[in-house]
Amino acid sequence: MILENISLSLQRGKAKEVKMQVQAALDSGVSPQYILNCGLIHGMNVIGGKFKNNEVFVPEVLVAARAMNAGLEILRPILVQTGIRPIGRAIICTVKGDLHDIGKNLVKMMLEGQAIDCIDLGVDVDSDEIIAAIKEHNPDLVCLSALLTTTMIEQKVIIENIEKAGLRDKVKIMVGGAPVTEAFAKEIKADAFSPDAASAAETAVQMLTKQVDDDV
Ligand code: B1M
Repeated sequence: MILENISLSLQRGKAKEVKMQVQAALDSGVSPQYILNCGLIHGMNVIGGKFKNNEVFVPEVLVAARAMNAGLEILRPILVQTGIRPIGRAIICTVKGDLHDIGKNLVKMMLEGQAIDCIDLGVDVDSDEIIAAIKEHNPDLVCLSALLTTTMIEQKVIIENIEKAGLRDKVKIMVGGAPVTEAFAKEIKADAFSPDAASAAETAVQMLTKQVDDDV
């Protein structure tokens, strides 16, 4: 019932209610993963379906997205608490032309939960900003999120420009987002693709620990 209420409040864009209900669910012992998948993501999927069928429009989706982010803020401290020394550093962003940040924020939280330091460049980020950030922060991993069929191609452009800048050997690159597939990731020469935030974190850990092993 409580998860259903979270999903419904999110669909109605009631950020304050979502926050309170997420907290109440945690207080009553529901696991954060369950709240995330069966409450928040469930609600966002319902909105996504309605958006596709023109039953709701951008303003409704936007308030639902704000409510989702409000709920995620309550879960964040629990999902990211590790207390372990960082195993690596990642730059993360949503690519140029794309403003969707919920998936990117989730991937970031899951990476942080695996003790990976994350530098979040935000949304609508182009190659130049990423190249500057690689030079400044010296990350092990670059994570590129794209939610639109029109912006996934920007992942290819970014990888090509990182190569042209002579930095391709210095970083692993992971791509993801709803329209992105394993085949597309291979085609654009990304090092990894992950379909969701939890497997993104697993894949990142595998890549970073392998890198450490290879360096030894
Ligand atoms: Co937009 N939107 N949207 N939207 N929106 C989609 C993506 C869409 C599928 C809706 C639809 O038609 N059914 C559609 C894209 C169609 C397409 O290209 N195939 C669409 C459209 C068309 C648009 C606009 C063009 C609408 C318009 O203006 N006419 C416009 C574009 C704006 C822009 O970006 N330039 C637009 C705008 C918006 C809002 C601003 C209103 C809002 C975003 C708010 C925000 O993010 N702060 C919004 C939203 C919320 C959605 C839907 C409803 C939900 C997206 C979401 O947050 N899902 C979405 C429909 C849908 O997905 N059902 C839709 C929840 C999130 C947890 O999932 O982001 O997929 P997701 O992330 C997952 C995985 O993909 C993966 O892990 C995450 C968690 O497991 N993942 C990675 C993501 N990044 C990863 C990176 C990785 C690995 C895994 O490694 C680096």
